[in-house]
Amino acid sequence: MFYQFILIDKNVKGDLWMSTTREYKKLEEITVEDLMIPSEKVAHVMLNNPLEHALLVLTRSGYFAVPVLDPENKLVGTISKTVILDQILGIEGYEVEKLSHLLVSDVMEKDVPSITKTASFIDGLKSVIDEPFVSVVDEEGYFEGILTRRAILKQVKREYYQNQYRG
Ligand code: 4BW
Repeated sequence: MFYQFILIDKNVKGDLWMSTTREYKKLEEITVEDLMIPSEKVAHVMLNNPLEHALLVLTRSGYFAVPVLDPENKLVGTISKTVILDQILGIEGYEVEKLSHLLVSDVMEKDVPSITKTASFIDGLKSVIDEPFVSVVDEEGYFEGILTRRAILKQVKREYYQNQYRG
């Protein structure tokens, strides 16, 4: 029988101890939840942040773009370094004072794709063909994390080597 293996670390937290178990899954059993970066590890900005703060988050995190959330933690868009720099570029150069006048909501990309954590591996793969990452949301739009192209490619690589090994 052919198996695609995915290693999942399940941390079981008790008051005094933590243990780790390992579980293997077939490729068709893998869901977005198995591969996503959870919300607490995702750099993000809020809708009403000034652009100055957004640029700081993007610069310090090193990411090109990050999700934008509303005060309820619902996904409302993404913001990128390119969009910010484009907004503050005037005729005679960069007008940095605009960074404190404009808000993230003024310039962010609003039409962004999302996926749910129960979506299949292949649906996750399709979602990152044209985007470097896709946000993961629940049925009500609450932000749960991101699925990156890297996570999908790492899984494809694992599948490739598994097949090589099997001959
Ligand atoms: O800080 C970084 N650490 C590591 N390990 N890899 C990084 C870092 N910054 C960039 N990279 C690599 C990744 O392979 O460069 C790729 C492109 O980064 P990007 O898009 O243009 O900033 C990264 O590819 P990826 O992991 O598939 O991530 C795709 C995109 O997802 C990133 C960024 O926009 C977003 N992203 C990834 N992890 C994130 C995140 N956004 C917020 N918080 C995170 N933790």
